[in-house]
Amino acid sequence: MRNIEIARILSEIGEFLEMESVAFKPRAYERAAEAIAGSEEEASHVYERGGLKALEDIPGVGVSIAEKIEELLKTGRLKYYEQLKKKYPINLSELSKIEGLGPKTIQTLYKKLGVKDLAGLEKAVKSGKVKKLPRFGAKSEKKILKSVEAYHRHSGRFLLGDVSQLAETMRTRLAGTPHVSRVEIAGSLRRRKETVGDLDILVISTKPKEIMEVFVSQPEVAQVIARGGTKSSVRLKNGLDVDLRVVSAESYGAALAYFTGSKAHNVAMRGMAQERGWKLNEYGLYKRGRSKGEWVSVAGRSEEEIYDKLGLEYVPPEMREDTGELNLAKAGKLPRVVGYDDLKGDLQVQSDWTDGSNSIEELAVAAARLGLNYIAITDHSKRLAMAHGLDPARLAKQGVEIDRVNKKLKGKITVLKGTECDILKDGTLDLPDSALSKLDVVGAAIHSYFDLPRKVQTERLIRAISNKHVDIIFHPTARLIDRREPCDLDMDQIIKAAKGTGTILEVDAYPDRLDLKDEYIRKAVDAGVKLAIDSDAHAVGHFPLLKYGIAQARRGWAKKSDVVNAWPLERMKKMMKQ
Ligand code: DGT
Ligand code: CA
Ligand code: CA
Ligand code: ZN
Repeated sequence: MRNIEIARILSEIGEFLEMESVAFKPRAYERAAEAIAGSEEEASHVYERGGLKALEDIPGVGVSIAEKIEELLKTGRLKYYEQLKKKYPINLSELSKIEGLGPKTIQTLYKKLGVKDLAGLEKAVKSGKVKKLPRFGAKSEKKILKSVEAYHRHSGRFLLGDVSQLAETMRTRLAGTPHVSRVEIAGSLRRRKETVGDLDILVISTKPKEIMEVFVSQPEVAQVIARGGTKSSVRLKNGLDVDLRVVSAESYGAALAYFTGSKAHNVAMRGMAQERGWKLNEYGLYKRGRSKGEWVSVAGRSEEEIYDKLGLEYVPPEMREDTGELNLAKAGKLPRVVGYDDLKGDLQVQSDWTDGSNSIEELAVAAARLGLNYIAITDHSKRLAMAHGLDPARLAKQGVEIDRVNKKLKGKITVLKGTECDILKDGTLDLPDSALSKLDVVGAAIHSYFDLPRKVQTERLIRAISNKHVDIIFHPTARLIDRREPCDLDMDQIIKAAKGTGTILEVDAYPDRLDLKDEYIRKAVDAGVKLAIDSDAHAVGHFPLLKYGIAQARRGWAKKSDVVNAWPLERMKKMMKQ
């Protein structure tokens, strides 16, 4: 049995005892659970090494709890825990994830209303029974309901764009702590997955205790899950879990590689080490020494060194998913993916002519300040009435304003005339050819009839792709992560049609879109289809979102040569159909 499981059982016992108003003991179990969860060494090793006595030596673990751990390790069960579970057949780990729901409340809800799990809790709250309980009332009922809703919203994963800033705030804060020389956020965040489950922070510090104190006392922290000498876990107020590990400078690169993952990439890399008779773990890369059982360090300080010693090119974190990258790295043929500074323009920007909040001039000035050389203003077309979509007459008027802005900002940035033209149900466009032919950049997008059957939807989009004016398909699958399923499309057919017609597919960088997603980007790149990474900005503050699109493109192995807005204006323009 592993530490994490032992800790969970101890912590549940603590909660059961708290329900029963037992004095002192709940806190002792809680402390022991934290100690076990935060411990470097597996309790099973400790026990093998030194028996019961060694378990007692774990700080925070007394005689009686050490005996319980022994029983768990020896039999895989614990009678004491099973008795408590029989008395309270409650899904505690589920219920205690609801903010504001302590053991006492859970006990009352179970005894009075028979609430055993989250589903039961929701039923009780919605039926209005909770507010009738003594000492509860409408206010606490409402609070519980709110917590349940928050739990559902975040029961799964968090959008990369929703947690990146928070992660960076914590990173800077920890990096500014005395005795800390490096801080990095590893895990799925470093691989820039579109959603992340939890954050994994690595720190080099000569004073681990101090950094732990800073970590668990951060204002965002709601609950300390585990606290140890070199490892701690907290849950933030928004429901996000964060793990922190302190490592040594000698092992930093190995730990960074290990905790960046993905797990599949790690496993494959470990296999490559084993092929040489070496071993790779979170402490370093080792080869056999002279004497039996001796391992000598080959590398560990930096990731670069580890890849290098294994005869591999350095693999960018975004590509570490074990989908062929290691064989290419071995052959020295890893593609050079588009860089975070490579974009020269942005081809989807909405202004206050429709649903954006800034003027064309404000947008252009902001984009120029961020180093972009060109942007396309692509306001919605007339069918999108709620966004005050443009008809041909207003579109022509907008062209006059763009000419004015270009004159004024000459030498700083070029503003292109564009549209985000609606694709109608039958695949025709919401603007006539006469209007489209006057534009520099025609983007077309699905904003309605998301649920058409696969064949119909695919034909609809291919009809738009085949339009002689359509340069780019914006957010091609129209998905909203966690909120709207992608349109049912045969993506192989879509990509083939895009290739055949020279139509560009967009990587919409907006954090809840990221559309195309990594998997389709890779297919498009393989097929030789060009991409545009756009911010889909609706305000000047949105241009920095481009980085999420770039990240997604890197996850899809897109090179600079695959991304038209990473090219200078004149070359990019040649990719436009008319
Ligand atoms: P997430 O948090 O679900 O978005 O995804 P990750 O990739 O951040 O996964 P997480 O937080 O469970 O673990 C962080 C990294 O630690 C993971 O990417 C690879 C490494 N790791 C965790 N458990 C194992 C394991 O059992 N074996 C290996 N080789 N690596 C592991
Ligand atoms: Ca993680
Ligand atoms: Ca983790
Ligand atoms: Zn759109």
